Amino acid sequence: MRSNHFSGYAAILGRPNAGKSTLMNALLGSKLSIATHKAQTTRHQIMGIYSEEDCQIIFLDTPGIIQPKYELQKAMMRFVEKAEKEADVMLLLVDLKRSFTQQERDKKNTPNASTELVDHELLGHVRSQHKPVILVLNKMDTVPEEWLKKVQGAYEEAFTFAGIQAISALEQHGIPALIDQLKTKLPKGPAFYPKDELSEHPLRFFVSEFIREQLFLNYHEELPYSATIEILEYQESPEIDRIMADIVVNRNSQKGMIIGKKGAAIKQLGIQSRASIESFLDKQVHLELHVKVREKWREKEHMVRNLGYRE
Ligand SMILES: Nc1nc2c(ncn2[C@@H]2O[C@H](COP(=O)(O)OP(=O)(O)OP(=O)(O)O)[C@@H](O)[C@H]2O)c(=O)[nH]1
Ligand SMILES: [Mg+2]
Repeated sequence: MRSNHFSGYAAILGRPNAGKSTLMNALLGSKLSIATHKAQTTRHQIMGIYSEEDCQIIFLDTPGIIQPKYELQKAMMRFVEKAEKEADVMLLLVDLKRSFTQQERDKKNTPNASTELVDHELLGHVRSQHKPVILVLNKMDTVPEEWLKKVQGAYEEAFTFAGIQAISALEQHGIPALIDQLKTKLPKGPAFYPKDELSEHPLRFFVSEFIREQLFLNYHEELPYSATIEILEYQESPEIDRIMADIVVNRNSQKGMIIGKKGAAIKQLGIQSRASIESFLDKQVHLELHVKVREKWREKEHMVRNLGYRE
């Protein structure tokens, strides 16, 4: 059996909001990676292990590729580079909805406008790695069939892909077909992890991510982008886990915004975070949240690293 076993790393790459984390969760059948409607939700390289009898694929979800402006974003792009280096195969996720919406907008403004179908800068990223790339056309549920064909054709002209798959990560269409394609591109080898393992991140990492997800869902504009979570205490016990966490913000004025009038906003955040942590752990949780100001932490390399954003 061993000689017919395949194993390897598959990096999920693409622009912010393309649906990378939603795909990761669909592939694993479990919510490991936080996903929201806002761009730049993912800040780390998140690993998730997919196992079958004859294969093991280690998926690496990554932050969306951008031109970094501050230290936190630079750290995010280092996670992307790390995943590109570790990968045996790359999944290049392209958002069909985004180009379709852009085209509709262009048509309205200038009748003869031609919308750029291929993201050449993004392609450049994967081209330079000289590894097999599977083009994954996501959000197929949102566009007409002709649009899917058109975009696919344009990408096929621009690059030789090892495979192409249209999917809806949200509606979970095309996922088994994507796994089938991926399996054929993996090197032969034994499993790297026990087959019942789903990830190797510690529990406190997932907990901080679930709180951060609620920050994205509950607060507007700059606030979620200015904040991060630090787990100060994590006491496990058979009945209940007791967790104390700091919400670290970038400026003093943001502290009050996180707390809200009479503490209403942070209370709401706590309730929602606890619910999602409890459903992940399948266990009761006591969660205590405080706000801490770390002036301009996003801009300072050592702070960014100390707050957990290091490879
Ligand atoms: N309609 C539709 N929406 C999708 C699909 N896949 C993802 N989305 C939505 O797109 C948004 C972004 O999804 P994420 O999975 O967070 O995207 P991401 O690429 O991980 O984003 P970053 O972490 O910010 O780089 C969410 O609102 C998802 O529900 C899809 O197949 N169809
Ligand atoms: Mg993501």
